[in-house]
Amino acid sequence: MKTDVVIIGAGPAGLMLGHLLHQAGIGIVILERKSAAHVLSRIRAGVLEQVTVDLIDQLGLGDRMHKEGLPHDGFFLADGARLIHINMTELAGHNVMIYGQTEVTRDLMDACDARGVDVIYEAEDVSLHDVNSDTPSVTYRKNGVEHRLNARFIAGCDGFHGPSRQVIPASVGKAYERVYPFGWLGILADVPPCHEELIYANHANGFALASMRSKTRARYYIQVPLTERVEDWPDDRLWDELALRLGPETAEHMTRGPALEKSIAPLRSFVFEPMRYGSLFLAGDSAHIVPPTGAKGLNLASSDVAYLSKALIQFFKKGLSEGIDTYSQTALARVWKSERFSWTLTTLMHRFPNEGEFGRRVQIAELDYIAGSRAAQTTIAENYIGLPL
Ligand code: RFL
Ligand code: PHB
Repeated sequence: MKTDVVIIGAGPAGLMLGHLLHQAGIGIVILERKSAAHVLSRIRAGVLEQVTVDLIDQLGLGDRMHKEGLPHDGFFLADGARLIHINMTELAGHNVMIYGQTEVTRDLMDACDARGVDVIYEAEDVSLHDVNSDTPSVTYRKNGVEHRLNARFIAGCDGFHGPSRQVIPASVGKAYERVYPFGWLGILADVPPCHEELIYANHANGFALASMRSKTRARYYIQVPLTERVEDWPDDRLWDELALRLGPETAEHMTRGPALEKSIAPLRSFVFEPMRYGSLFLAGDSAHIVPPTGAKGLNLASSDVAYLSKALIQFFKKGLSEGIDTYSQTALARVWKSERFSWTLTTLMHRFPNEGEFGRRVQIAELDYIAGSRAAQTTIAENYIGLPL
């Protein structure tokens, strides 16, 4: 079979890119290793920047998001009992949208069926060939049968562990990485959230986050050492620890309930350069990872895909290659700014075992400075709503 672009991965990056190219009349096939149900079962992001909202609207798929999503004008940084409000709308002129990655993915998947976007789920042994030529191909196995897809380009939207990045020779690519000595233990529960807005808390025991998916579904996280296992945290212990770290005022409004999902995710900062090698483009988590503190991962996948779709449409429709030639540089400039912000907020809000009491006092001083400085709050708000494309 032959198509214009083979997209590897049906996460948010692959599905959004697939729709954008299909809408422009470019031939695409999306190959996904897992089943659709498995992709939807992963509980991940919750906060959408305007970039992501705009892309979904551009695809004409924003109806449910605008109906069910919760626009948030601000969020809180907590330090003990004190809540510092960051009013994004007032300080930076924009809000964010609370709408789960699961729902974004579901809307994109449903529209694939409706619009005839070709997604092949449970594609095994996906392998890339001749990526440094104008005639790359991808092979895979489905139901025991081998297939080959010839294409003009391949888009590697296959997440951090996918095969795309691996085919770029070590002499060409370079990875920049910081691994943090802790992870986030998350709990999802059908209880009303404790507050109308998100609360990021710095506590002597470690970080905690109060988030939500809707007015009836709460999402919370706590920082835990990487040695912890989910089994170490029965629901009661986790709720007690959340109440402690979020502070007495918030705890008073926290409703407890059985966990629908509980999992531990390690925290990492990672950037791979360049994001193009020959006929292969990387987009989303395949090229970069941010710690979730800044809520940037899904939104960076969106900005990559916004740049890449525009570049590929220029190439196929106008014969112009400037967009694809500058894709890596353009995308990376935005990626590094989100990396910087995510790292800064992670550093400010988490307990670092090696930083001791001095490190914690510096964090408290910085939070105190933020509480009293409109300039500092504006910097945080501007980055949180997302930098312009
Ligand atoms: P994904 O979502 O990982 O999708 C990649 C897809 O590729 C498939 N794949 C393969 N397919 C074929 N062959 C192979 N060999 C393959 N190998 C892999 C996978 O099965 C998968 O379906 O990457 P993508 O599309 O780049 O999207 C990135 C986002 O998922 C990620 O950045 C966010 O979830 C990060 N993130 C957050 N981002 C935000 O913008 N806001 C948030 O509030 C936010 N919170 C979070 C998060 C991530 C978290 N975890 C668990 C990592 C909270 C958490 C806890
Ligand atoms: C979430 O709701 O899952 C969430 C929200 C904000 C973050 C990270 C995760 O910064």
